[in-house]
Amino acid sequence: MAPPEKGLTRGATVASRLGRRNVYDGCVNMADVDRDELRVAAERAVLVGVAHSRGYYDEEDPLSELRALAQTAGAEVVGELFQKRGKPDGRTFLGKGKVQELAALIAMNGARLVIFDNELSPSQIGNLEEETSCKIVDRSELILDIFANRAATAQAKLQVEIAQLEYTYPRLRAMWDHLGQVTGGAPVGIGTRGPGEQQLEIDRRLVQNRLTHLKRELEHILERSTREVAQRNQIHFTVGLVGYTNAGKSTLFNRLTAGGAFADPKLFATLSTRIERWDLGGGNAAMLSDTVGFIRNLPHHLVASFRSTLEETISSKLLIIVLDVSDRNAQMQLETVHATLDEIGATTQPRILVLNKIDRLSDRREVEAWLQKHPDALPVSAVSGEGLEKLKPLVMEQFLGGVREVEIALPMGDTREIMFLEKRTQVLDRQYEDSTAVFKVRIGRRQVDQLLAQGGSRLKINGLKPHEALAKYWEDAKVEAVKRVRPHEKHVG
Ligand SMILES: Nc1nc2c(ncn2[C@@H]2O[C@H](COP(=O)(O)OP(=O)(O)OP(=O)(O)O)[C@@H](O)[C@H]2O)c(=O)[nH]1
Ligand SMILES: [Mg+2]
Repeated sequence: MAPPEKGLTRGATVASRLGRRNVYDGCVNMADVDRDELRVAAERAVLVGVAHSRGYYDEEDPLSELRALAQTAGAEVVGELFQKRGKPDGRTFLGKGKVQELAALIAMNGARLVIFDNELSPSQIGNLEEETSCKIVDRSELILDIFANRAATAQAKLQVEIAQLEYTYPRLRAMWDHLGQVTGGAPVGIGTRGPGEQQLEIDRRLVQNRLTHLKRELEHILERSTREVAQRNQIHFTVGLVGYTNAGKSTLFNRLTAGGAFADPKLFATLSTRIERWDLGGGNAAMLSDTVGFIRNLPHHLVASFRSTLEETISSKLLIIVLDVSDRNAQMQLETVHATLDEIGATTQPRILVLNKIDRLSDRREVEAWLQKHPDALPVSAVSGEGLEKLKPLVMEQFLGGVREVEIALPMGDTREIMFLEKRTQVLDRQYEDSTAVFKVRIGRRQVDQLLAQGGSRLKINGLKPHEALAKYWEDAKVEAVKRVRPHEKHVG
């Protein structure tokens, strides 16, 4: 085993830099490719995208999303290169001619960074860096960098650091191989137990140790929040706002609740989950959550690390998908959202589709086109408020769990239950016979549960005992009993 001091110069940097790919520290020959900082902030950057035969791309402006991501990260975009190619080049991802074109573009614009819209292999990054003498960052790294910059809570910081280290770990070998090549130093290739191999082991161990430590810390934080999420779901009707990044989730959240969520044109404005009470009217309320947005090709490790942040969403009883229909790529974004929800396991609850930002559409017929494809969707503007009045009834329908028109008979002395019917349900008719009150009402499954929870055991629904009536009329609207949200109650996650 190598003496610890020997490994610590480079190895310790790996761990101390929170997994950023900076094992190039101390590599004197790489002065022109400064990898000390992955951070792309304020760097002059060239964007590169390669569309493959199968992958999605925006035909009108293929680099628009990457541009927004790069700008969110703080980079200054000084050049762009886009290529359609059947298959990426194994060695440099781009073809030979394009690599030369890229090198020229970098030189001409004084760029210090190249950002790829694709995911590159570590060796492709190494080869490209050699040939362009410029730092290369791929899409996953860029997104990780944005998350690292944005993370504000202890939980989000831990999650990002874990994702970064997980990303770095399998790349350590390639980084050391690359280092060996460019320094022309001792061979560090596969199967060679040279100093590089020892170094690699030390690095791996350091990264592993740090990962174990971070995961333990995260678990500690999560223990409490997992309990809270479970409790909240038991007591309340929970609704999760989900959608592509920048769709307008936080803006909508602020409109519907007391607010306080950070809304911003930059991507990934929200990284943690926020929960507020949403008054649905008639004494009913839901707990609404706003969370991190989704994006196409979200780095795998990031999804895994943020699973806990998304737990609120996964377990909520209803999902509202917010879609920015003013975005050219809305269809792809909608597909990404559905796919991500399936991936994280949010598959059991109903999904309501909200077509947001209709105020930005120059041609309102576009709304009609969306409604043709998604007849149950709701066109709104979270900014102007247009269309939002229809959202509550939609949610109430789910909340109530199947509204039925029935006759409820109960003793006149059951004043609490009578008050409940009068206040919380739509009463169509009321008659009093002897000591019995008979109400013709429109009532949902959840309200029947609430009525029974109040003690209404003596009531009859269409002449049947409550449990018989529930089985007969609501068999397809099984919902868990949810206690009424007390108005003063307010949870902030
Ligand atoms: N014109 C218009 N702009 C909107 C509407 N809804 C949101 N926006 C704007 O879109 C941008 C993004 O809104 P956010 O609410 O931060 O979006 P988000 O979905 O929470 O985004 P992330 O947290 O980054 O995932 C902000 O500049 C909002 O002002 C809308 O209905 N109309
Ligand atoms: Mg947000």
